[in-house]
Amino acid sequence: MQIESFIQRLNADFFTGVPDSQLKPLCDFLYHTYGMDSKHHVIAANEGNAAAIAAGYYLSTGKTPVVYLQNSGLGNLVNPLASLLNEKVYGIPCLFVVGWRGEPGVHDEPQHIFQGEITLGQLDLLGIPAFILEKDTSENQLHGALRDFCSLFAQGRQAAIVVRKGALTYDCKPAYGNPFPMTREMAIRHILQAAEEDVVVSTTGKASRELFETREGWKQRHSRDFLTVGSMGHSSSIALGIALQRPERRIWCLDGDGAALMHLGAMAIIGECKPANLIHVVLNNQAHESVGGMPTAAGQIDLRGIAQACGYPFALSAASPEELTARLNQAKITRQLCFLEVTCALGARSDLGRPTTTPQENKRALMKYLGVHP
Ligand SMILES: Cc1ncc(C[n+]2csc(CCOP(=O)(O)OP(=O)(O)O)c2C)c(N)n1
Repeated sequence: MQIESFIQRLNADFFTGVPDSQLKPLCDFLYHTYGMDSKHHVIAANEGNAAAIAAGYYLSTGKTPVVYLQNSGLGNLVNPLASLLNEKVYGIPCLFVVGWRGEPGVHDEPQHIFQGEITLGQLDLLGIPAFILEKDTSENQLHGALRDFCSLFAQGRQAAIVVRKGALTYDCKPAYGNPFPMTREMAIRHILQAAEEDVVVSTTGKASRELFETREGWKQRHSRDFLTVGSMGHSSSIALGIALQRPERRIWCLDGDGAALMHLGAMAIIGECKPANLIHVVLNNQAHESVGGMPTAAGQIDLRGIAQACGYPFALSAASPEELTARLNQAKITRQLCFLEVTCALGARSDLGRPTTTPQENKRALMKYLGVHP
């Protein structure tokens, strides 16, 4: 279905959510239509935040908001759903548009398989009726489902449209961009050279794929890397957990700006713990590049300042390969907790592959590398 027809049927004037590649036509359309006009569209830090912003919209307008998300974000949504929106609490209507990654029978990456299997059951458990949007769903069918949903909204309940792969289309492409010259992959290569034999924990999305392919290209083993293929926003906490137990090893976290913002509280805890063996790098392209390039708030905020305020003793930044090399040396020499913001260009190689090892193989190799035998 063309996104214009879909949006027309929704008849909503406020949208908030976290971008998803499967919902790219919707995200692109919203960006094209509203730009950064936050009265109508807010790209939230995480899906729970989106539900809360939507609740505020309802409280102040009486109208039903739309929250969009990848099904990976359902976990972030559960608490505000069960303890804020649900009719046994405040009874706040909301329409969710959920991208269905890992749908049973459709090939997808390991991190999506279980989430894909449980998506409809999770919505059901949360008391949210779901309508599945497919490639050949007609406008009339969608209209009928929305009419039924309207009577639920009137009772302060929620409903969902679960979007199958390829069900939505959009013919335009917004021009996402930033002025930075260094690609994320180039930055990762520089960091890996500096990291030598150190442990590297990388974030969800293309950064981990680029890390994996760089090791392949250099004919290096993957055993010192932990690819956080799912659980977006948690790579820095995983790195913290390792760093605290293994003070004799240096640990690098390769974070994304969207991921860092998704669970920004992690930085407060890292700053509080101050592990001297952790270098927290945020590859800041000011965008959710891995799912299409929609902007994050990282273009508007001072991540270095946040790190300093959270108690990181060192907070550095780099924008060019030369600067990056200098900052990496500095970060290694300090031997104290260090934050490094690396501003990166948008985009990735079109032939970028995916990890060919499984997450469990990744886990076992890393634990062996750390000398742990469970
Ligand atoms: C909880 C959750 N919400 C949404 C997603 C979908 N998703 C995967 S990667 C990504 C963007 C990550 O952006 P950023 O951390 O800035 O890294 P970049 O892709 O720009 O390198 C998103 C939104 C997800 N995997 N998990």
